Amino acid sequence: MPFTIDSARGIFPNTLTADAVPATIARFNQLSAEDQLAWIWFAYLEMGKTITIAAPGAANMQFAEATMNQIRQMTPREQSQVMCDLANRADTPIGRTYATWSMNIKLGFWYQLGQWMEQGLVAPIPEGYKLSANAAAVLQTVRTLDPGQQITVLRNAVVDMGYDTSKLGSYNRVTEPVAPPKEIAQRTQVTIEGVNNPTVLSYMNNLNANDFDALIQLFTPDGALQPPFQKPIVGKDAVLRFFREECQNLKLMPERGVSEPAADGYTQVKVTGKVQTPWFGAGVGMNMSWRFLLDPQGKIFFVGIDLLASPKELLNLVR
Ligand code: 45D
Repeated sequence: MPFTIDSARGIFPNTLTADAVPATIARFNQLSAEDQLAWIWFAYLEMGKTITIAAPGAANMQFAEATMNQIRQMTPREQSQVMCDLANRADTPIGRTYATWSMNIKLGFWYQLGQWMEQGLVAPIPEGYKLSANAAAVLQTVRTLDPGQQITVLRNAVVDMGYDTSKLGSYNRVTEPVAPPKEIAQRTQVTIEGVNNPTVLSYMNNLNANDFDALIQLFTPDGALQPPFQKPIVGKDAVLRFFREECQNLKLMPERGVSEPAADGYTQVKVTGKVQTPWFGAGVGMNMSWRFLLDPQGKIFFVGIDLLASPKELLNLVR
């Protein structure tokens, strides 16, 4: 085989990704827990002036409900402590529960807490809280990022909270239910300027239709998918699990691309375009690229998805 997952990761090396996102997260992680919470609060309030987060569905929230109600009944002091413990990744019962939740349940939990903080039902960030100089500087940086990068920073901050899952031992992952795929009649078909590869088109159309069973058939058994700022997820089982847990109701809007032969009958395809998340809908279009490596049978051996550094990168299709 001419390619390994590792060598496949290097296709289209000129793709400029939004390095400001991991750089901002690294600086955020250096802050104290109090500062982190206040920082997120201020970032969230500022963001709320221009874009709104969609309320998560009830099906999504039911898993966090018991914990949410427990927090609601605490004293304000205890509520602040819970939030600090989560930011500190402390070993507490709530920190352990939080760690078992999928990304969307974690986001739904904070969405609800944020609402309750605004309504005065949960301890707010103390009035007049003064961010440390470092925290203020990180807040200034995040203001300069585009909205797609800002929401990615916020999401990653939330995902990293709670007790470390690698220290949990064996546990049950708590995930939202998977809805059936869209009816055929309701499906849309993408078109991509410069690309008519059927695997790539089916990838986009099946993901947009939440048809994960059809989608996974496009991959080789040892195929891999690399989400933005993550290591590749390798093998059909793991990739399918990721689709079911984290990829419902995404909207992929590819615009253009380039397809060319690679070694030993493989094909490499780069596509750029926009992606919307159900959390923000049409309010935020993230500038993304997909880098596919297809085997000689047209199956996906590797696809890397990247958040782009700037809108200018949407036009960068050089090899
Ligand atoms: O701590 O082709 C308070 C893949 C204060 C799949 C708060 C993909 C205290 C394959 C404000 C309450 C998935 C890779 C906190 C494509 C406090 C594929 C709350 C890409 C935390 C295209 C904060 C998909 C809150 C992509 C409520 C790129 C924060 C999807 C909420 C990207 C933040 C989705 C939210 C993104 C962030 C979603 C809701 C970046 C959501 C971000």
